[in-house]
Amino acid sequence: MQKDTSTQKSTFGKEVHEGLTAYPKYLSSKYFYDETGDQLFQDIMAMPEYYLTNAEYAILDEHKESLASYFGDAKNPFSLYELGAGDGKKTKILLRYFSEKPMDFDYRPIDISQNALESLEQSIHHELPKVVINPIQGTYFETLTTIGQETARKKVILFLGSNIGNLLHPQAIEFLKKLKAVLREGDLIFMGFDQKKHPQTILNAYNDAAGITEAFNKNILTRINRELEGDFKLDKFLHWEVYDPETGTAKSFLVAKEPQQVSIAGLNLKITFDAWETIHTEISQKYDDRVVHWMAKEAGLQVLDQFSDQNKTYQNYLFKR
Ligand code: AVI
Repeated sequence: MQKDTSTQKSTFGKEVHEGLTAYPKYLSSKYFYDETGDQLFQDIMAMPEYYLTNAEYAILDEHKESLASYFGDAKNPFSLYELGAGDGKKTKILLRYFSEKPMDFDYRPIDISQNALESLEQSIHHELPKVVINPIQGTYFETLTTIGQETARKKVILFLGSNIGNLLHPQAIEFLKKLKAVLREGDLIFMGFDQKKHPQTILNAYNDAAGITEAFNKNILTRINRELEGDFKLDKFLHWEVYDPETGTAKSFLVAKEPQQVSIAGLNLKITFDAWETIHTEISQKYDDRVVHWMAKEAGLQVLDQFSDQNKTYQNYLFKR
């Protein structure tokens, strides 16, 4: 008999069922991020191969003065929203600089994880006591509605880390349109876009020597094993990364090393893998200027300014409606 548990009804269960019974198989990268996945992603951001973090850090540091002048001042208050704030490490560069200036702002980090928000709030109180922080817990979708209803101050929305790159172009444009819908005249979006570069540099960033990205990718299988009573054997899968320099799309796969059957008791499901059959788990899109300007135009946004690091490995764009 089909199990009728809350597990099966959960979105995670439904999407795992859908993705693993499709051909070719796929799973969504949004499911990487449980407690272990969050920690592995922190480890990824600290890896030498994962150049994105340092590049964006350098951009924020170099252009903080110019950003301050776009965002506001003592007479022009603003709220700095950050989607998917995490540990706020990069944002603290701006917060520190702004809090040392006569600027009237509050910081509104948004994250799905209440834990992440609480530790961010504590660290801000401790390191930057002058910064007023008002966290918002929820998914991007829920919180966009909240943001849209807040009209008292100018809004500046940060979306850092090239998180937009985990969406295909049509979804990314839809997302930009949703952001645009919460902006009023004068509000801004400041967003990070990892740029096309030597393909080997990109492959190395997503296939590090220490195997942290492999563990991150396979964490989705561990999660299925734990939450949906699966019996995936992790060593029977390869972490495989490809990069297409024409489209700028990096793709992560899990590849079955041998024919095998996997049971997911929580979904009452048995899945067969042929040897070398794949599960597509993530895209990490790389951009060039032309594509970012095209996406902004499609979403009805204007590019007000753009900032890059010295090697042009990464760019942050300032959009207005
Ligand atoms: C969160 N996101 C922007 C990261 C990226 O670069 O696509 C996630 C990641 N996947 C593997 N390494 C990092």
